[in-house]
Amino acid sequence: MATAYRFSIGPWNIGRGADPFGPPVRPAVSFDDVLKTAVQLGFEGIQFHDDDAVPDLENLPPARIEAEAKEMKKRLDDNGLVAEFVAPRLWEHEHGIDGGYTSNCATARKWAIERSKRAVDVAMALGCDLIVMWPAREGTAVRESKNPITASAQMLDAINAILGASPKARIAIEPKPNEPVDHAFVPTIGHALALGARSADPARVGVLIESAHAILAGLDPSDEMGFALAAGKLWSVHLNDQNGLKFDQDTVFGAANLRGAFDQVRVLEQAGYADTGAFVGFDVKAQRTQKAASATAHLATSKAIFLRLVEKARSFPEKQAAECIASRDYEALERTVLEHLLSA
Ligand code: XUL
Ligand code: MN
Repeated sequence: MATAYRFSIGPWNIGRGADPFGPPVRPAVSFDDVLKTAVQLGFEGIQFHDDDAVPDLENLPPARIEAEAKEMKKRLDDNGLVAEFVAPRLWEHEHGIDGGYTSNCATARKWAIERSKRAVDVAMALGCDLIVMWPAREGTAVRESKNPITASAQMLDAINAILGASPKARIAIEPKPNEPVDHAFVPTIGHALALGARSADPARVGVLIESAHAILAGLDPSDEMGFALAAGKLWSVHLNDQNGLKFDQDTVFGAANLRGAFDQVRVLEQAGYADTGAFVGFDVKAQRTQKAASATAHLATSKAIFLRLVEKARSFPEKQAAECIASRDYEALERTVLEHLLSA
């Protein structure tokens, strides 16, 4: 029997319906309710920003941070949940205003490294070893404001500092080419893997691929996944969808491009991703128009569509496709794929 996929979500996926053009449209959801929703919808893993796990950690001494993270672990245990990863949230703090690791301010850079080490402490106390690095403001809006050569070295220093904080820590870099900055310094999986290969311990640096981020870079998410899978470096995914080159839409998996979603599921299946024990996360957000009572439908739908596409990948007419490929009849292959996707 095939290994079952393990699913995960972050509290930010059960949001309050805010966008840059208006205030929240739904009441805040308590963390207990996030955990309840995860259990109800069959999500085993919880993804954390460091301050999701330990609120106000900036103002707490390290021992207190660890104690609070352990309390959080107990809450997870009580609900049969596990922590998938912790991501240092550098982009909301005043020191992170111009990026953390690549800030032009030395104090801010020092702060970013220290905060990342605290995030490692939080992860260890939560019983997980994965640190997600989303380099949110590590880039420029005014291209001449930072030196990209210096910035690459600073990103490498940050990776090495995190690796040095615990021999158990693994890093999954989550690249995104833009938003909130115009040009990010680590915009694609190729950049992330190249940086990891130059780190102090390349075996502990991999990637998290978000579908929308790949699309925003003009790339095919399934090819990005294939590239990382070939290197044994795909340690998490944020499946969602994206209607072309716009803002990061975080829509339901498959909502904009069902065939593209199928291709992502197929490559995960081909690589035996479920066997690695890595999670399938959905970085999706409820639409602003959604009423509070049904504001988790985007998560349930993403998971249901993923599982439907797993069936589609497993029932794919491989022999017929192989014949099309052997005779170089890619028009026939196109038809085979489309008919399969449309079949009941
Ligand atoms: C941002 C994004 C983040 C990361 C975690 O676009 O995807 O939510 O996944 O910080
Ligand atoms: Mn993401």
